[in-house]
Amino acid sequence: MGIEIPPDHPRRVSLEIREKIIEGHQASIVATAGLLAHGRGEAFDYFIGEATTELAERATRAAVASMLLARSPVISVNGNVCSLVPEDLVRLSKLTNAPLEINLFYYRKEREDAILKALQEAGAERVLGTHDRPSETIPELSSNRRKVDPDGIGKADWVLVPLEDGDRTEALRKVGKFVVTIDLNPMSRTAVYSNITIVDNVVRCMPLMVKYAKEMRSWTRERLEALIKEFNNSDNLRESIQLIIENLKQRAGNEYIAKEAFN
Ligand code: PTJ
Repeated sequence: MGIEIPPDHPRRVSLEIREKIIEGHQASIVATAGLLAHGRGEAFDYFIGEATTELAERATRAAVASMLLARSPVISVNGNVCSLVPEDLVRLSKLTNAPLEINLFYYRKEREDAILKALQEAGAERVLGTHDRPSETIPELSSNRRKVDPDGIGKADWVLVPLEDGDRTEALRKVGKFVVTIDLNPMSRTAVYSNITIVDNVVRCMPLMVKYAKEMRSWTRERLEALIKEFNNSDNLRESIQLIIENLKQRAGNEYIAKEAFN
């Protein structure tokens, strides 16, 4: 780790996560824009209370249920998620038979190699989406992300796109894929266009997905379907924004400010 973070530092967890992203950037895993993306995520995490909310838990359960029911699920990997939770990506992939596919917005061969290495070090045996593999194109997508692996996103009916910019989700939906995203910003295009949006930090959400995948693997189809049926993403996003408003209102209260400032 770059700097020693005192164990009693009030912002220790957040600083440790930052260090992972900085190290990932130094190792070419994270794009320079990934540092900015992380900062935006940090701000939204502050607003939701830096903890997994009941709403996020519910969305996570529905997401895992849909993943277990999918014919051909796939986990899309970018620089930020690889630097933050490589082991959990591999664990979830193995538990659900969903391959990992590297799919980058800011593509550089050097980054692809660094991400592949990090995933392999975390235990991945097979990684899709690398330059030596065949590729096909997602129509209506002009960014570099249009290039996908025919054995991964190409043939998938279900795609996990953890934290990313909003151009791809719409395109994936248009070609009939079920999209699950993890995004701290409930107002992002990705959040709005996904089938299921988990408004949580990937560092908390990915281990939770692993936990639920272990637990729910033995469930019947009917039980999994029931979980998805009772989930509504528009309500989920509305309630997530409401939760942020309530948190801010509470913080704006006189009592809170007085306590924080003078105790
Ligand atoms: O590795 P690449 O080249 O594929 O590039 C990846 C980034 C993330 C740089 C690229 O997709 C991008 O520019 O994304 P955006 O448009 O900045 O969107 C990132 C979204 O993720 C924002 O809505 C952030 O609030 C959210 N976010 C950031 N960090 C986290 C997060 N959501 C969950 N957990 C986080 N740790």
